[in-house]
Amino acid sequence: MSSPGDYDAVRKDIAALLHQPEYDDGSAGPVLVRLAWHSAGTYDAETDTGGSNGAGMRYEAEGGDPANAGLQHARVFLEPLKEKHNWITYADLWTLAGAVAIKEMGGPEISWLPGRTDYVDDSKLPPRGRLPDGAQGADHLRWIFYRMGFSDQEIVALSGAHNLGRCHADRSGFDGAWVNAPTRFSNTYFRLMISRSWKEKTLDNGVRQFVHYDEDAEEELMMLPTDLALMADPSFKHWVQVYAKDKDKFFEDFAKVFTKLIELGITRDEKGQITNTDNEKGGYHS
Ligand code: ZEM
Repeated sequence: MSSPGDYDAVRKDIAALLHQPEYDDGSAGPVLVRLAWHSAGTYDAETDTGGSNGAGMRYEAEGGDPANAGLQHARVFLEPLKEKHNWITYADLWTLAGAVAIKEMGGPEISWLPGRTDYVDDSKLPPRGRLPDGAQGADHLRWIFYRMGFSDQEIVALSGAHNLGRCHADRSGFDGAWVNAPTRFSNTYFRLMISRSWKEKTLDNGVRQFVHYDEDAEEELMMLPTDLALMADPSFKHWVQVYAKDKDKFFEDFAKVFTKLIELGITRDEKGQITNTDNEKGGYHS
């Protein structure tokens, strides 16, 4: 137990739980970043539905979306922290865990503000199908990310999160990691995208992805069709080239856009207090 509002205590415990020798590449970090992203990436600006506030993924309607397959691992990693710091909401814990994981894996400092509640307004539940499908192309990326209010540049910056982690055949159907050191935040994803030749491969399960055999790593690296779509579209490609050349610029832009992502659907007053949520009901499901 920590005193309510002691977010530094929670940050410390998140950092300490990242080391997971038995799990994937030895870190819980990548799947925690994905949890934060999927908790927020359901936002629709036009109807003001979805987003990280409410932590709807605890419930089957959202948690059982095939797009969220595998994220139970992230939620299970965090459960002991939720018990220890029982005053923090899931919605804050999930977004904070993503922010802390990025920093701990060598990425930029992500500015994060608390105040999300676990109150789910049933009329604001996002329908399934709002998260991107890796099998598609540039039009699909724009359709998904413009809905949240992101620009082409921001779409490319956000995609740089694929420096982290891997695809699991039993979760998404895709298989493998994008880079050789998938628990180290960097701009390698963009550099490899540009410098390697990517060959189409159909996996045994029928899923189509792109691969490059890297002799240094003795592991086949991968790209999703949506990743390589960034190279086929001139407006996206410009930013891929910028971020491949300039790591600092990538870190700076990524930090900004990740904060924007985890703030989608949240409005705050000048003190940073969230104004558009039913705080009276915070922590309870309707
Ligand atoms: Zn991902 N992502 N993502 N992504 N993602 C996967 C894994 C990870 C797309 C996608 O289809 C997939 C963003 C954007 C997009 C992470 C972070 C972010 C996987 C593999 C797929 C299929 C899942 C599996 O099998 O476990 C698509 C199409 C995207 C559109 C651009 C954004 C934005 C992210 C954060 C800012 C991360 C960290 C992973 C690795 C997860 C892990 O478990 O290792």
